Amino acid sequence: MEITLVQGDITEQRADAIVNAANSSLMGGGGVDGAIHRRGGPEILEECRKLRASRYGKGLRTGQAVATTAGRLAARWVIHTVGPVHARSEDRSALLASCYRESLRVADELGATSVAFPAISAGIYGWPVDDAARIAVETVRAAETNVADVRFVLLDGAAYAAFEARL
Ligand code: AR6
Repeated sequence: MEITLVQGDITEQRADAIVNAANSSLMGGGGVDGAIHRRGGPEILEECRKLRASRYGKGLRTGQAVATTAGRLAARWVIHTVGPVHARSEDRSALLASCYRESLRVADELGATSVAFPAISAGIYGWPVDDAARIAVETVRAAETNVADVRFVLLDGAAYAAFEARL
């Protein structure tokens, strides 16, 4: 597996799958989630609605992942995963690691070999970016997967530097 870093907007990536840092409602939000739905178009939300009406009536649990079409994005699929909200009172690292592992597992099921990840939980969900980068890199490196091209796409310089330090 080759791991590369890109500084920029994940919605501009060309990959088999783009991972969305979603919330359990799957109904969109701010950050990466907002950007993906804006640029990918209404088809993505339509499929998310269908998922809520079928398998995920109560929403997608934290640490889990599920795929939809990527709509107008330059990808075949969006893999939605729900990161944990950072908490000082409780160690939720295993849930954050699970997001990366489960996303790669879904990618394998789909046959996706190139996957672009954002820094899950490191925005609105408040995870300190150095620790988010550590968990992301360690988990992806340890994963048993057929995904050959993993890209971490970091919007800002600080996140990029944190991932660079961990790689
Ligand atoms: N491309 C790449 N990275 C981005 C982009 C982008 N277009 N936009 C933001 N980031 P966040 P979370 C970075 O907040 O912390 C939503 O409302 C951002 O700077 O997108 O997991 C969902 O619906 C940060 O480093 O995701 C949930 O409710 C990282 O992506 C909640 O936010 C993750 O920030 C999830 O929060």
